[in-house]
Amino acid sequence: MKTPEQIFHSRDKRPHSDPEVFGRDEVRLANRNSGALLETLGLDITPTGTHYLLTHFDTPLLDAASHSLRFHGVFDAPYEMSLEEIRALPAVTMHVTMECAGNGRAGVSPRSCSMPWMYEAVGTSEWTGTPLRPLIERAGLRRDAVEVAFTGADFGFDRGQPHAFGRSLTLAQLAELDVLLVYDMNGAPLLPQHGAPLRIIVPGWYGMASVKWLTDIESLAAPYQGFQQVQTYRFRKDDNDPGRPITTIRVKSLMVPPGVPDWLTRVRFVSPGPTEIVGRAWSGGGVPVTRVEFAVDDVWQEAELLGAPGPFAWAKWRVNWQAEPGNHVLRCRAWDANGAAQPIGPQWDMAGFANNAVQAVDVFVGEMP
Ligand SMILES: Nc1nc2c(c(=O)[nH]1)N[C@H]1C(S)=C(S)[C@@H](COP(=O)(O)O)O[C@H]1N2
Ligand SMILES: [Mo]
Repeated sequence: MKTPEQIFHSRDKRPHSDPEVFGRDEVRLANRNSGALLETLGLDITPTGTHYLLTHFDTPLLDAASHSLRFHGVFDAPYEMSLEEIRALPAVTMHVTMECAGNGRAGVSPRSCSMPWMYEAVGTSEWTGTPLRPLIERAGLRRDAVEVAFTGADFGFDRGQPHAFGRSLTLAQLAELDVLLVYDMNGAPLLPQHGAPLRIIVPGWYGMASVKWLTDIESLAAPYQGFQQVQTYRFRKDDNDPGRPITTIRVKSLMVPPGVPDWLTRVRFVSPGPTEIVGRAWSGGGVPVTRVEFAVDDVWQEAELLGAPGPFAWAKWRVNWQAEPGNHVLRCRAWDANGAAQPIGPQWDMAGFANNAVQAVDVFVGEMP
């Protein structure tokens, strides 16, 4: 009999094909994990149906009525709580922008064979739930606890290794982050694909930390060794690099592509004259965006930065563009209060993680037929 390692053999993480042509594995993943529609970037809240999705395995279909969350491991008083009991706890609603760490991967060359995101793995929702910290305190962390692990109900294989999707946070991270135990998204119960009936939201961090289909919270006396924590979601330069864990979201901005698109190339057709360009800008760790610039063919101007609906949510920006006939490339770039700015081109990472290079939109300005 073959072992799982032999059946789910170690795959080559590089695309086999032309770097410009996505392979079958990538197309399959893209068909399961939809991205946001860039035209919704004009809105504070991403409509739930167009919020991006990133699911590694299959979507578990869990029963909200019988669902419970187990607190176990090195706690003084382990306990279990039903969803009904969690819903009865004090509720908090937060606007949080979530972005997949793989967003922008398709712009890094050679790309890693994974979900081929360009710009669309980002969205903002109003998440409702109860703060996690009091529930951890209720269980009583033992003196030997160092981390808390969060496990989802979804199970599968990656590089031959069977595991349930899980992530951990150190006690220092838990003390600093306002982790929310979430059951509602935009005023309605979580949809199956977004983690129903219960997930966490880790504001300011890339999406991998926000574990969906949460079943277990385990206090650990040694650092968590789950696949999704130690084997991936690390910045690595090459195969020999042990890497650094990915945490907070890097500063980024996107614009709503103006005008109308060509079906296949998505090149925009824009009428000449005054055109309002709007977009969103965000950064991680609760750090506000301080400046956004907009460029037409590499000539930069400052955009007007409007408010953000919360410290962990994207801010709106706008600029007036006098569209002149011809072909142009539009770009936008953001800075945050830490002085971090988006790079013009992608920074190298083996798995194409956290590529926050500026967006480029090709437009043709001419009289509309
Ligand atoms: N259980 C579980 N949680 C998960 C994932 C997953 O595959 N399984 N994907 C993570 C990743 S990589 C991201 S970017 C976000 C995406 O959340 P969304 O699909 O609700 O947008 O969920 C995170 N939580
Ligand atoms: Mo992700």
